[in-house]
Amino acid sequence: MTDLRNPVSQLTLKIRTDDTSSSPLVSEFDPMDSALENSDPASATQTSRYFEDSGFVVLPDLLSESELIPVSDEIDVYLSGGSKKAPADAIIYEPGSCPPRIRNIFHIHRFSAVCAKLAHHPKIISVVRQILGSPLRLYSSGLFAKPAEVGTQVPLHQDMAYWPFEPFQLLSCWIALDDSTVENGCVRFLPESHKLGLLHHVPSGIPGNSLGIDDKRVTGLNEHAVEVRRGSCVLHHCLTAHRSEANRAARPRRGLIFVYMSPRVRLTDPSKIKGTPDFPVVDGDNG
Ligand SMILES: O=C(O)CCC(=O)C(=O)O
Repeated sequence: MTDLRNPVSQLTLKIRTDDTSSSPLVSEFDPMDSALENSDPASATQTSRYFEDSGFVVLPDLLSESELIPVSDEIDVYLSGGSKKAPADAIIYEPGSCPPRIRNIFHIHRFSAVCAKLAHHPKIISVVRQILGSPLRLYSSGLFAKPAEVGTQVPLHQDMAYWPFEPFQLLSCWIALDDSTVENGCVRFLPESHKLGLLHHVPSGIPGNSLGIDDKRVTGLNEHAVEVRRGSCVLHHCLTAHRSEANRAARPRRGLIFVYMSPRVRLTDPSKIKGTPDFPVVDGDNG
């Protein structure tokens, strides 16, 4: 296992080398101006700048063990089938797993009060607000459970390929509920791919992640496998291409995500949202 004392162990891999064509990298991300409320404005500015440049940023050890335990325990109850609160259509199982193992639980903040509370956590909100502005709204949430030995891959994709919003000012906060390494299928990002715009996706055939990128513009880009300790968070832009490999380790790699929207984001196609659109404000007066 990689040494996680270096929280951002960025293993650089060439994923394709057969085509050297390159597209101009033009930023489409226009973060809202916002007051820096972090006690360390210099590091807050650095975090936002890194995010804007790279399309993702790691927040090492953001959450303490005492903040994580209630969430981690709650997730384990769901994963062991001990909670009947999750609607059947929110759950995806690992294909062929026997007994069936949960791969994803989507929109978990809607039925888990513990997860909903974490989505409002000031440590997370203060960083996300610096990037997206205020008032911040929560679009969605989800668990990528990546169970030991049977957790399957997530194909290379941009989240925006799934989402009916404009402008493209959303980000995901991926929270490591376990140490996340190459062996257990950490998330891998293509730095600066958010500057390429929305890429062409095709059906992937993978339950829970039905789309995968099929676009020459990612050919030859470097990939960073982001290894982090439990309690670390990784923010990624809604256009940043990312994927993860199967879990080959004997330990799980649970990642919980919250998706936040800038105040400018509007729903473009309500038919793509299950149920009544409800994007709660998570900061400001109603947060
Ligand atoms: O956790 C993973 O393996 C993939 C996460 C992902 O695709 C996402 O956060 O959008």
